[in-house]
Amino acid sequence: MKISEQDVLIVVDVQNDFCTGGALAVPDGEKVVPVINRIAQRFRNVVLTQDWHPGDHVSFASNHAHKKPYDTIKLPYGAQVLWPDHCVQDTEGAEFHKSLHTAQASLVLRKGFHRDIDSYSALYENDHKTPTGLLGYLRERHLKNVFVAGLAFDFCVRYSAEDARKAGFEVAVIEDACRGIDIDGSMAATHQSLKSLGISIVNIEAFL
Ligand code: VGL
Ligand code: ZN
Repeated sequence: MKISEQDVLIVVDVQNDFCTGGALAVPDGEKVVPVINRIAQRFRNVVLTQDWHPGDHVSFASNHAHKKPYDTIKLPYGAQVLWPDHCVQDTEGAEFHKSLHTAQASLVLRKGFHRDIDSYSALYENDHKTPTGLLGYLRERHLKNVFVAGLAFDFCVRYSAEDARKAGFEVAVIEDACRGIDIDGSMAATHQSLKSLGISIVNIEAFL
């Protein structure tokens, strides 16, 4: 596959807290790092996202009485899974994995910084209304084809890919450059949903 000027790689949340030993570790999360480094060097346009929560964030189980991680609560915008405290602003857990090559990224986009709204997608927060600004960035830079990799496949990768597709981009998820959490069948649900939206699933060998 030839990568064009209009292609962009969105690298989702490759942060310490999502890797082994982190607060919300995705199994084998760090294994995406060498894979992403390899493909990222082929892209002219790379965006990194960074989950970036205040300590009193609504998505943390610790901020709700009688709740534990992975419980679900109802918020004004709908159902919200509660997580262990993770990616707290300015902590080591929120830093990118130390082996991730970050230099060639043109944008580092932080998300999840509003206390009362979580943000899985890199385009819209979980109320599906509050924009992160990434859509404007992609459009103003005339980017057309979005490739998504990173963590976690069944949360932030999934919703980033879906929102990009709904906004009219061609979208592909690079499956072997992702790892998932798998809560309540979320991996299977993600595969199904990506397919029904016309989002391609590709493997890194397509780029090498
Ligand atoms: C994520 C749960 C909570 C992710 C972020 O990056 O997929 N998942 N915050
Ligand atoms: Zn988060």
